[in-house]
Amino acid sequence: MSDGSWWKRGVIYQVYPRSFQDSNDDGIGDLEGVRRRLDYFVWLGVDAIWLSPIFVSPMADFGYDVADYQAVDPIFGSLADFDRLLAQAHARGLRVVLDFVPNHTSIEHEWFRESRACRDNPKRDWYIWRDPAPDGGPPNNWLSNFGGPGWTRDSLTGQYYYHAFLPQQPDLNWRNPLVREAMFDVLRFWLDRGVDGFRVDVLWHLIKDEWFRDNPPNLGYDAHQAEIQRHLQVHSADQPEVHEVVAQMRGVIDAYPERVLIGEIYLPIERLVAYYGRDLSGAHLPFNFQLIQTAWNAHEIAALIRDYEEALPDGGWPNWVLGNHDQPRIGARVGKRQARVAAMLLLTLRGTPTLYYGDEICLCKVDVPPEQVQDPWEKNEPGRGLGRDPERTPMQWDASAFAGFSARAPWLPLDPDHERCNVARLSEDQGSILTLYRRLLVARRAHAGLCLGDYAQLAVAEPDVIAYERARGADRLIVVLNLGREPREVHLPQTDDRRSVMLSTFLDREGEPVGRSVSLRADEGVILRYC
Ligand code: TEU
Ligand code: CA
Repeated sequence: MSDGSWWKRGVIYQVYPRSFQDSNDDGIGDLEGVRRRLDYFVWLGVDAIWLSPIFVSPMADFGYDVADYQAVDPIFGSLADFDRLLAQAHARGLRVVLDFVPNHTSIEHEWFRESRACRDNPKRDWYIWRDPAPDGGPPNNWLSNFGGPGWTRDSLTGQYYYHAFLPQQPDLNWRNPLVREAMFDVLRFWLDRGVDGFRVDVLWHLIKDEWFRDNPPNLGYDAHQAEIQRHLQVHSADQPEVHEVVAQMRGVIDAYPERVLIGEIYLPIERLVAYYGRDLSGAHLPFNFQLIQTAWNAHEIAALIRDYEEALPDGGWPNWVLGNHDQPRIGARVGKRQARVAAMLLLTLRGTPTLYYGDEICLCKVDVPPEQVQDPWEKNEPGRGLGRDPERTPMQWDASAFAGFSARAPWLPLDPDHERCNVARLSEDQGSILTLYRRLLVARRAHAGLCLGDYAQLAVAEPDVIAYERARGADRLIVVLNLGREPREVHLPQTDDRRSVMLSTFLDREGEPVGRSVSLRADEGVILRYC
């Protein structure tokens, strides 16, 4: 297939480096571990890996608090290890995308050390400093995403600094052109080394209200929710001026051929699509998290796909995500049976899919005992189910004591089921979810209809069922998914009846002829082709 950039045709796989493969047996995954697994990505059939942050960090938020953007944290290895990984990935035709964390640094970053030193330091304005309110309290009501106030008073100068996340993650002031230039230089540093693009952390947060107005209350708040939900984030994020910054960032990327700019953006569809930018001058792929946030029900998901497709700007390329290191795993959310249907949905919708490591073996929620909790959010707001450790547990490669991840106990517990749920075992099993993922990835590569084709929803009367056609030229495929626990006989609207099953989520009916209707078992999805 000659047309379409790699990031349109391809599939991205997210690696959470702490949890993928440990190479030196300290219980924490590292870059050398990822390098040793490069053939796995090729075997699986993905096109690119995105590495969650690998930079020098005190790890208050596991790398999302960066103290030096141009060096690799020793826990993960060295710059030389990174260069070796990149070269060997490229030699296999795999792209490598880095995680860029521009909204905040670590308090240990040299810039912040300077900024906090005194009010007239040249870097004072690189961060967001404000005088206390008249009562001595924080300058406004903005909260931290991880609980508590968004402002911390620094005794050195008596002013408050703003942090949308932990107090150890002060927000940079992106209204300051010097901050922009310094951060764009960081992008160039990695682009010059050959990285294929960036996933940009909390892209919609970069610019805050010029007047620092209070956020309005969220009248629908209930006490089970995270504290941040008490307010609507009207003034603390998603400001109109952010799009100018995104366009500048895109300009930096565009000076290099074939690089991708992906934005992490948690916003409803209508505001999300603004991040494609005017005349597509923004992010190539503003992450679409709607499948994570929508109830797992055919009616709602069909409506979501329709709404998203309709909202896309002309030429804007769609993308879909089922999970990441911040969200409960898909297997935990919809169950092991529907996880297969979810895989077929993700890999047959129009747009670039991003897979989260471990979903291909259906890692589920791993219970983390209170004394082993790592996530700072869980520590700040315990017991509300907000913690992200359960979706960050080590990859399970084989049935050995530590699942082939490490020779010693890993930083987070393994799934007790790891003797059965691991790559070695599932790769031998022709009916496993891992085999299904591989088959879907092969099908995407082989069919222009699947990776680049148009999308058309098919009207079907049966409940719990979603059906659509993907077509490019003569390559036409039909996908029919049963999201329910009842078998369904699905009447297909088109009269052409020379069809057969190309792939079932059960992997057992390939080639079966299908007429005007197709029977689906409970929790079954099929791809049909015309014969
Ligand atoms: O996440 C941003 C973010 O908004 C989430 O933490 C969100 O609050 C949560 O998932 C609720 O939906 C990014 C990173 O992915 C996350 O790991 C970091 O902790 C955070 O930014 C701060 O850098
Ligand atoms: Ca290690």
